[in-house]
Formats: sequence, C-alpha cells, structure tokens
Amino acid sequence: MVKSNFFISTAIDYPSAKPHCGHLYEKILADVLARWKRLDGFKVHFSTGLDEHGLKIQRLAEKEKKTPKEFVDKMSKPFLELCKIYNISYDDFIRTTQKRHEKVVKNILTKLYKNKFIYKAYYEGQYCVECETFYTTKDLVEGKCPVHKKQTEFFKEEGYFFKMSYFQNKLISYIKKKHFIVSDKKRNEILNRLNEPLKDLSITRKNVWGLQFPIDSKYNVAVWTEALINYLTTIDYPKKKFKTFWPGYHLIGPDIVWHHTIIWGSMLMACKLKLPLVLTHGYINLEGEKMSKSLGNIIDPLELSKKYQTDSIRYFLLREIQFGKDGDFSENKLTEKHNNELVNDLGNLVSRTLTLAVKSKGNIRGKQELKINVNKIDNLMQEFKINEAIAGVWAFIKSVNKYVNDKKPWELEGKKLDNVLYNLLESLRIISILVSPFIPETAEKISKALNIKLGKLKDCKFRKINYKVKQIPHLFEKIDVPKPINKEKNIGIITMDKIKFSDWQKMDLRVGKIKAVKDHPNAEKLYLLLIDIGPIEQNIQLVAGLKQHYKKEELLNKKVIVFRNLESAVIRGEESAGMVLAAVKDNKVVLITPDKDIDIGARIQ
Ligand code: ME8
Repeated sequence: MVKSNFFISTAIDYPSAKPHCGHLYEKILADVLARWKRLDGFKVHFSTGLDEHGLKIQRLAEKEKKTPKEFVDKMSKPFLELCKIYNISYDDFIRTTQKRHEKVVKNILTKLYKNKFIYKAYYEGQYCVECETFYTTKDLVEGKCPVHKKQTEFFKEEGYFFKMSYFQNKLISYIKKKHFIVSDKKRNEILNRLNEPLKDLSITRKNVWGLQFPIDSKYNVAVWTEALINYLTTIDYPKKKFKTFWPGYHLIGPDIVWHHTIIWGSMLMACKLKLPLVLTHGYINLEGEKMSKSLGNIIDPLELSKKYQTDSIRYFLLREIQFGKDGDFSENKLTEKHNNELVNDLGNLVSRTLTLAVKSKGNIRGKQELKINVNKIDNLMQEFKINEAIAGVWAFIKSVNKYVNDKKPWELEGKKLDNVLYNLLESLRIISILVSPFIPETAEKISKALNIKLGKLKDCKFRKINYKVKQIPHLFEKIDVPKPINKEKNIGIITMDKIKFSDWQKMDLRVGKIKAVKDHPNAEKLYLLLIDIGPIEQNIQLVAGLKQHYKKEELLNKKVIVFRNLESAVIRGEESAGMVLAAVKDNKVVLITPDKDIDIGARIQ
C-alpha cells in the first residue's frame, strides 16, 4: 500500500564543464531522501537533469566550433555516467532541450501573459554569464558578481518583463507564515533582501541560445525563467502525474535560493499554483573555497570513483558533512571513514557473522537480545539530519559488534550458538535495510549473502526467518592513508655532471622592489605585482599567489628576488613576466628578501 506521494528534485546542472563533487553531493542527498521515502512505502518521483540553454553554453559551443545542441549532447554524457556510477536512483533525467519541456514552458508563459503579468520595456544592467543572472550595481562586490567573483557584462535591450514586483508583499507574508524555505538562515536572508523594493524580471533575450518566447517569436526565453519550469515538466504538468506529486521538495545549493523562492515563487503565484518546499544544502569546499568550475578548483567525481568505492565516497559525504552546512572535501577523512566505519565496523561484522552462519545447518532459532530504535532514526531523516541518522545506524552496528565480542560465538555450540546467530543474522538483515539509502551497493551485497530480498522500513523488526547464507568477499578492503599533496620532496645532492655552472648562470635572478600591488581581476587568491627590477627594464608585472599570505601594505616597497628570464605567461588573462622567490613550509609562503643595502637590479650570482 502506498503511504503517500513524495516529489524531490535537484537543481538542473549547467553542462558547461564536467560535473564536480558539488554536483555529486546534491544528487547523493536527493537520492538518499528518495530512497528513504521508498523504504517507508511512499510513491516517489525523483528528478535531476541538465539546464542546457543560455549564453554561457552558447559561447562555449562557439569556442569548440559546435552547435549548442551538439555541445550539450556531448557534455550530458559525463552527467549521466555520474548518476549511473554513483547509483543515483532518479525517476527522470530531464534535459531542457527536450521537446516536452518546450510545451510546458509555452503553457506557463502563455498563462502569465493572459493573466497580464508580462509587459514590454527596456532593460539595462550588469549580467553575470556564469550565473546567467542580472545584478544591480548594489549587489556587486567590488564591481564583480557576488557568487563567481567575475567581471559582469553590461547589457541593454528591449524585451519582455514579468511583474515580479507585484508579488513582493504576498511573498513576504507567505515566507513568514508557511513552511517554504526550510533553512531558518536562508529564510532570514531572503526576508532581508525583500526589505528592498522588488524589481520586475527580464524574461527574454535576443539572439541567445534558448527556447522561443511564445508571445513574440523575435525573442527567446531567458534561461532561468525557463529552467525553473523544468520542475513542472518532469511531472507532466498539467496531467495526472502533476496532480499526484505537486508540490514537492526542491533540493538546491545556497547560491540559487533567491531564484527558487522569489522568482519561482512569484511565477507560481501568478499561475495560481501551490509553492514547493525549498531545501538547501551547503557547499563542498576545497581548502575552504567553494568547489566550482569557474574557480577551477574541482575534484572530478568520475576520476575519484576509479580510486575509491562509490559507496565509500557516498558514505564520507553524507556522514562527514552536516546537512545545510558547508564541508571540506578531504581524501584523508574519506579514507579514515572508510577504514574505521566501513571496513572495521560494518565489513568485519558482516564477514564474521557469515563465517559462523555458513557452518550452521540452517533453521536457526533464537530470542531477540539486541535492540534498535528505528523510529528515532526515521525521525532524524524526516528532519533531514542525515548524518545523525547514519550515526544512529552505526551505533547499532557497534552494539552488534560488542555483542559478538561478549558472546564469543566461536566457543559456543547447539542452541546457544543458534541463539547468537539468530540475533546476528536478524541484525544484519535490519542493517542491510537501514544502510540501503546511504550505501546501496553494499546493502544489496549483504541481502544477497543472506539470500533474502532487501526489505522496507516496516521489516526492521526481529522475526523468524529461515536463512540459507552464502559467504561473500570482503565488502571493503582497508586503504592506505593518502600521502599529503604538498609533501616536501627530498631534492637530493646534485653532482657537477648533472648541473653545470653555466646552467646556473642561465637563470636571471635579480633584486627587485614591489612598487604597486593590485587584486587580480579574475582570480581570488592572486595579486598583480608591479616590480621595479632596475634601470634597464624598470617595471614589470608579475602574477603572484600571495593573497592568503600577505596584505597589500606588507608587500609594498618590499625587496624581493625575481626570476626574470622565466618564459612569461598569461595567468587568468593577466601577463606575468617571471616569478618571485619564496620559501614554503606547511603551506605558509614567505618571500625571500635580500639585504636592505643591495641595489635594485643587482643579479644573484
Ligand atoms: O545553478 N557544493 O547550475 P550549476 C555544493 N543551472 N553544491 C554545489 C557546488 C558546491 N561546491 N557548486 C554548485 C545552476 N553546487 C543552474 C540551476 S535549477 C532550475 C538551475 C550546486 O551547475 C548549486 O548550488 O551551477 C546548484 O544547486 C547545483 O549544484 C547546480 O549548479
């Protein structure tokens, strides 16, 4: 019997580059929530997919000399592969270039037009191509996009607008009264932004890759306006599936809450449709900075899956990071969780239980001696406290391991042994159900070893079962703790046959003085240094990764050693004509400064 219906969606990703661990994290979270609801007897619709229109895609396709459609067809592949490899149990993978989406977009926009919420006017503003979003000058941080820290572009054009401003008060009172934005922090952030007058939304673009605007064929629909409608496309709006599943939960990252609450909320209000629930997770960071294609600091989850079991990666992300909070990606922590909790706690329990059980003659009977509070775990899952729910399951696994140690079944025989085995096998059966949303492959392996079909939440009770157990290979193998990436190398001794004096002389190392320090316009961690290297060449520009180590004023007028004749390079759009020498220890960078008396331009000999 179906308990109720549950619709969960992820954001649809831009296929502008390969997926990264942030995309993976969102899909795993949604997958876990979908799987848990299925275990609980709900009818589930879980959608994920790709946001395939917009200027960003158009420009990337041009660069590769492909049509935008050819480009997204190619780029969709790793996203589909990601879902397959990581066992993302979606019911629908939507791509906004599919015909079915065009129909629903047309339906919704025509409705907005008929309800008199669309008009024509001029728009001018700063546009971030990375977020495909207009910003007011006030929103910009030091003149750049607040999310991507990139230079915005100025656009002015005539186009169509959606009367979003009309919904300002309705949105404020809805957000205050209803369970709409699940995170309190995000709810307050949005309410704060709504203290300022809400502007109308530009919903069309000219000559930009997108769906045709149904009201005026000279225009295309702006990518966000159309992308949000994917949530209705995936449930066949306005047909039966829509009636079954709407409204659902939108699981998204922190950077797109405004789009999903204010833009989407007002569009839905204008169509007289119910509003969904908006659920936000945190960022996956790398060394404290958001992992993102545009910042270029990504971990490729497809590469990662060649090194670690996907269940170990899923487990690490879910167990280590508190839902709603940011978390750092760390291979060391992943390995630690794998070795301690998957190999030692779960893997060993399964292997020692199966070893004992295969020797038994079957028809194992006993009395329940172990306890688990499934309701408590279920309540944690209802509150999206996924890491605490896993901790609850692991507390049970640890208690079963302790039970084995206390009972010493290898010293027992007959009914006493049967009793312990009964408790162990029933515990394993319940564990296989409870871990299945988090580590689905492992759960399947356990249930196959027990020779039973994976059960549902209602089956998490001790009962009488006739087991025909099979031994299986170890679920997890221990892995070595990865070596730190910045491990210092022992350079070794150089003999005169390996390096010639003339080689050393080829390096033009000079004393220079920093005359000016500016932020690199396109990179968060970099400075542009203007360095005086003496009367012959005078000032040269270098790009230096010193921002995390020095304030601008600490660098100004500092004497440094410049590696002058290193081939110059363009780093994120800025020329760098050499390098400054520095000593590095434990990720701390300290510039090598020559004695004050030495002249600028002097060569290091
Ligand atoms: O925003 N950690 O696409 P997108 C966690 N197409 N989540 C992250 C992340 C990180 N480091 N980086 C990105 C878009 N995300 C639009 C969505 S929906 C109608 C349109 C999350 O590819 C991000 O917050 O830039 C978003 O929820 C999802 O990945 C897709 O990001």
